[in-house]
Formats: sequence, C-alpha cells, structure tokens
Amino acid sequence: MAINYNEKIPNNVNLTDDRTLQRALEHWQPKFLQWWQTMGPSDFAAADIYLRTAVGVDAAGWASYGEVRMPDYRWGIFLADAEPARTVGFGDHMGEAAWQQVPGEYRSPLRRLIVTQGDTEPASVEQQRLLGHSCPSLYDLRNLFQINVEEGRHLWAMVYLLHAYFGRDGREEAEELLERHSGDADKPRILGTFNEPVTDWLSFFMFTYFTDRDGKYQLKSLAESAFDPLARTTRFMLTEEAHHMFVGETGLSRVIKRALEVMTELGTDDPAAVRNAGAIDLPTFQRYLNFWFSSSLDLFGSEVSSNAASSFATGLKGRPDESQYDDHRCVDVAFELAQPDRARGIKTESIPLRNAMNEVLRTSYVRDCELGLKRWNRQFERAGMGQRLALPSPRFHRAIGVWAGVHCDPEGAIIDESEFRRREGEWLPTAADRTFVKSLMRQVIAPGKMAGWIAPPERGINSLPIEYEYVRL
Ligand code: BYC
Repeated sequence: MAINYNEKIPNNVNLTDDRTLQRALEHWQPKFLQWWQTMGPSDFAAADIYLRTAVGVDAAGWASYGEVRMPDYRWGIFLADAEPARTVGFGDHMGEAAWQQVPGEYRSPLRRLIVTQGDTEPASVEQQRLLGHSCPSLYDLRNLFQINVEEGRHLWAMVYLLHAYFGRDGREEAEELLERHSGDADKPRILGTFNEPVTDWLSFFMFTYFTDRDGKYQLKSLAESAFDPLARTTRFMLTEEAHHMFVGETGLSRVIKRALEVMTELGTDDPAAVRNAGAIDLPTFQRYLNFWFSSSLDLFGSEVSSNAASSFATGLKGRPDESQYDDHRCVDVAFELAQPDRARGIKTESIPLRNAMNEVLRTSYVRDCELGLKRWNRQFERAGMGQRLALPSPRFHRAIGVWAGVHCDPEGAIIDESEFRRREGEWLPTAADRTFVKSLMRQVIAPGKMAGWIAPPERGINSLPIEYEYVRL
C-alpha cells in the first residue's frame, strides 16, 4: 500500500479511516517533537541534511533522497505489505491464522515486548545526541543523523502498535517512552546497554556494529510473530536497520585502515607511537570492542528464561528466519547449556529448548558478529601485519544471565575477582583510553575532509562523491 504523505502523520495504514486513533496519535505527535527538540541531536536543527525518507515499503526503490531539516523529517507509520492468509509459523498455535488483534490472554506479555523494543529507539537517539559536535566528516555527520531520524521513526512504529491495539494502557506506555531517558538516575531506559554513554565516535561505530545488530536479531524474531501488525511493522524496520549496521561495520573498518596506514608510515605497531600520530591503536580498539560486544550480549536476556519459553510457545516471538529450522514447535527437545558450577568449574546441563531461546538467538548473533571480525582481520593480513582482533568469549564481562557476576578472562576461563580487577585495564576501556579517544574527537566539517584517526569511506551516499556537502550548516 502506498505511503500517504498528504496527512499530518504520513502512513500506509489508512489512518484517516480511524478518526479516534488518528486523533490519539496527533495528540502524541507534539510530545514526540518536543522530546526530539530537547533530547534529540543537540543543535543542527537548521542544517539541511541529505537524508533518505521512506516513500514505499517494497524492497526496490523504497526511499527517496533529498535535503531535509531534521525537525521537518516526516516521521510516520509504515508497515510491510500484508501476506495473504498468513499463518502462525511456530509454537503451540502453529498453522492457525495469524492474529490481526491481540488475544486477551497475551495482552500483557505482548505489550511488554513492544514497550521494550520501543524503549531502545529513543534511547539510542539520546545516547548519541552530542556526537554531531565532534563528527569526523560531513559524510559521517549525515549518517549519524540518518540513523537518528530512523530510530525516531522506529519509535513511531511501536507507538502506533501501542495506540492502535492496547487502548488506554498503550497510550500510557507511549507517554512513558518519552519520559524515561538514557542514563537517567530515576527513570533510566529499560535495557542496560541503552544507558551507556555514547559520547565518542569509536563507541558510536561499535554501538552501530554490535548493538544495532542485536536490533536486527530481535526485530527478525518479532517479524515472525503471530501478531501480524507487529510482524509487518518490524519487517519494514529491518529494511532501514541494514544501513545502521553498514555505518558501524564500515566505520570500524575505516578506523583500522587509518591505524594500519599510520603503522606502515611509522614502521612500528607500538600503541604509544600510533596514538602519538593521532590514530587509534589496536589494543584500545580491542578494549572498546570487548566492552560493546559483551554489553550487547546481555541484551538477549538470560540463557535460561521462562519469558523466552512462553514467548515462543504462545507465538509472540519466534527465532530469526524461523523457516530455516525443521522443527517449529520445539517440544521435548533438549538444549545443552554450559554454565558455571559452584566449584568454579563449568558444567553442561540439559534444559528444554524453549527455555533456551534467548541463547539460540545469542549464538546466531555471535556468528554474525564474527563476519565483521574476519573482514577486519583480512585488512591486517593484506597489510602484512601479524595482529588480529578477536571477539571475547560470551562468558566475559556479563551482567545478565548465568555468567553474570562470574569473573572470566576474554578466553572464557573463570578467574578470581582479584585477578580480574588486576587485569581489567588490559581488557576493557580505561579512563585513560577514554580520555585519549575523546582527545581525537574534533569536529571536521569541510566537505570531503576527514579527521586524522579515520580513513575516508570507499564511496559516498547514493552514488554522490565523498566530497559532496552532505550537511549544509
Ligand atoms: N538489561 O528472562 P529474561 C534495538 C530483564 S535493540 C536490563 O532474562 P527475556 C536497537 C528482562 O527485561 C533490540 N534488563 O529475559 C538497537 C526481564 O525484566 P522483567 C531491542 C534486562 O524477558 C540499537 C528480566 O530481565 N528489542 O532494537 O526473555 C539502536 C528477566 O528477563 C536485560 C528487544 O529487546 C538487559 N540487558 O528477554 C536502536 C525485543 N536483559 O520483564 C534500537 C523485545 C533482560 O522481568 N524484548 N532483562 O522486568 C525482548 O524480547 C526481551 O525482553 C529481552 C529479554 C530479549 C530483552
């Protein structure tokens, strides 16, 4: 269905046919804009930015590009086209018609999933709000704002579901999505990672590589939902999400490229020399990677989870690409889970597969993360350098699940707390690392110019040259 841009709230859900819903959303709209003004990107409201805007929901040609001021961005409600006669693809309701309304008995857990998803979207905008002041180039500044406006739209996507399907409770939840704030002592965001500061661009690229990728896995599993409006909403969100991970992957690859150039010029891989030359040394890169990867692993929830089991059983949340599996019911199937035992060893226990769904998702996520590592390590190989980056063990530095509070080294061996504390500075960013990385973050806004710590991208946006003035200040 085409997107109607003639209305106050662009949409492809025939909003004009439901005056009550339209009024409720039009009532929420100024509150969203007020939130954007106070909690969204600091400054740049008057800048013309080369942004893409969704104009359709087909995979081909779904977006148009042009100069837009962020406050004028047309945030709206876009669902992927309905699949005719769609049926539930997993769990106890497998084969039944997908639901167009919320079954009363699943109202509360479904609302919880939608609120948790919705909460992350504005959280990420809040986390990134100051980054514009230290952008390494206009190209990067534009990508930051593209991501920010789309996360804003993803908030709209969840707010639409809350308003359209959850009555008064849904409207209240939609208000609260604007009242919790990232890192707020009294009203923080729901999930841990979304309260972590993202105040430098190395963290931003790590976040868009690792944390947005959790988004990909969660959205893919919600795209399987028996609740059809949620499945259709998240399917279209995934189209936009791909660019966010592209920004992370290419951003990190450009940081490595620059470090390798500096190492080759200097003829040394000494971290202090690399830092002196204004690039990011690889041990620092690895520590940032360790931090954001381990924090993002927590976003999958506990390895053993009755919530996950019931979300799967009831059809609320499936596995990403559920069709790749043979068994969609997963009844009486065991999952072998390695976990710490009391004697500080590791034991493997059989648990019901449905209870291990968070771990199933996490395992696929880790495999996906490894692809980037392979590509980055090829950069070292090609440069004839011996160093390699590695993902730490999923047991390392966990705050949620069976490994929370267990001290492990990056290889996954259980160690004493005292040893962990002694060596923490080798494995996780130190205050000195953060000060150093911050010292590199100086705004570069001449078209085509790049900060010294990052290589230029391989190409510009939408076939435009890298030198294009992507943001007119
Ligand atoms: N931090 O059984 P448990 C994205 C809570 S990212 C704090 O272990 P469950 C994006 C959990 O909420 C994708 N709390 O886990 C990326 C529960 O609390 P309640 C976001 C945590 O419920 C970048 C309790 O612990 N979408 O889109 O199976 C930029 C016990 O729960 C954490 C979703 O997450 C944590 N890390 O699964 C922008 C999808 N982990 O309810 C956007 C929706 C768990 O007892 N959410 N807890 O108070 C879900 O599917 C599930 O809620 C979770 C947790 C996967 C998060």
